[in-house]
Amino acid sequence: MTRTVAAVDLGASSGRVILGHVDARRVELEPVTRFANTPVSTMDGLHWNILGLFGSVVDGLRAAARRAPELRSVGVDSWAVDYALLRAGRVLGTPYHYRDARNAPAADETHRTVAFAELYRANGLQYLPFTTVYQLVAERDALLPFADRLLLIPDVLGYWLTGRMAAERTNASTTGLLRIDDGEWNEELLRRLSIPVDILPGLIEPGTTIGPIRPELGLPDGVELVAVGSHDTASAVVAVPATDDDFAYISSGTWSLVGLELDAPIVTDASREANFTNERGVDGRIRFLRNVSGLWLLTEALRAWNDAGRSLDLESMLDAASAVDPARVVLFDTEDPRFIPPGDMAGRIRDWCVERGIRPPDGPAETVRSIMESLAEAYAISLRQAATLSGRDIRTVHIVGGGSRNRLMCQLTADRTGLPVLAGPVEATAIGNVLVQARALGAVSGSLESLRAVVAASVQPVRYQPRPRTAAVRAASHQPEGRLP
Ligand code: LFR
Repeated sequence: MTRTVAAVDLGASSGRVILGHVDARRVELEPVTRFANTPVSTMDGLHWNILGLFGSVVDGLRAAARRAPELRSVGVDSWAVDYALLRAGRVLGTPYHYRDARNAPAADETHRTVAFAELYRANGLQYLPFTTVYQLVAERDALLPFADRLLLIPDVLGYWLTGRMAAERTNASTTGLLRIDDGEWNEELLRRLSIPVDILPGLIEPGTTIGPIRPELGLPDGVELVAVGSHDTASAVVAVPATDDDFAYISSGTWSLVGLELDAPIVTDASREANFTNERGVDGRIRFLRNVSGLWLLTEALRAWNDAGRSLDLESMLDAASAVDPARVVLFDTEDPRFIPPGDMAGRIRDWCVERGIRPPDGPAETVRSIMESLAEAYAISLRQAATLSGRDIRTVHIVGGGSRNRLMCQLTADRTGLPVLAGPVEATAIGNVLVQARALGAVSGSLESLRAVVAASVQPVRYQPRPRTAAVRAASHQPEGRLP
């Protein structure tokens, strides 16, 4: 029995509506629409254009239903941590973008009440300056007192699609407000931070039917919204085409989420010091990983060069970067907080090097090569740490998402980890999204391993073997500095 469902997948730079046709053996995607997701900077900071996104989502779903009248359900995923506040069902203000500058001071303020080590024991999350808990501390003197509801981004869209409010648990786990042991809202922590407990909606699991799409939106009768792993990374991890247990993954897009899937969290001093997170996955699994920066560094560098009058395109830059002499490679700390806000990445990399008396990369090709090598080195370090912290062997690294198309990055990752890399699928997030819906509709059944077998039967990953390390690469390998509060 084939079921047709639609994935709404919102990334930091674009959104997509994609049809998925799923039966017990195969999953096939049919892209319907793609639209830009352009953050807007106003007097009070950097925001998401949530209304524009919702309009594009509804248009995309209508187009999907015209193409596939047999459409049964819809699932929504997006980036994590960001939210809207509501009162009496209406959104207050405009949701902030996690790259807005207000967060880092709020993190320091939070840690004055609850030290980071204690917070980590409570929620198991790595330090990222934009975790929702910090954003809400920044909001305490602003809109928070007026709110009676908080909804994360996919849950806001879900509310506008169905009229029903819920908090899907994989994404809720990125707020820092869930208890690590039982995955419920941490009321004690909320009270200590003066965040009202009753603004948080009830938690639901991926696979739960949320309700019918509102008839006013013009979709065929009977189409329902089904909760998926609404954190995009949770959906992407579902679609890793692994055929055994010894794998690590890199979900590679704007960010690179580098880690392992575990059955239980690891919340030790060592995992905290290595800044490893324990986010919740589909079926109660734990995503034990680190946020390493990602293609953001590259796309922002290109954007700034082009804004300054050059005309560089990604493909030719990657070719030029591949040809750079390894002796010219500069490794920098991709996790330095200066690389989080939008801006001139090449200039920031130059400053980072100059501050340390290191010769900076010279020109775009060397800069791009240094970005790729620094990311690959950060992946290798993170994977070694993940293996040590968990006591697990890693035999294969799966790279999924947009970055799996980047041949240079995949090869450098194989070289620097010394492990075979299997690259693809590119649309892992959408595949994970549609598979969880299809399982809820009965088109596939079983554990995540059975869903992964469907992915493995449907896509052919590209294999990269590690190459022997040259002396130049060995010389250029050093540990980037840690960045912990
Ligand atoms: C990836 C991602 C990461 C999250 C970051 C910010 O798209 O969802 O998992 O840490 O965006 O929300």
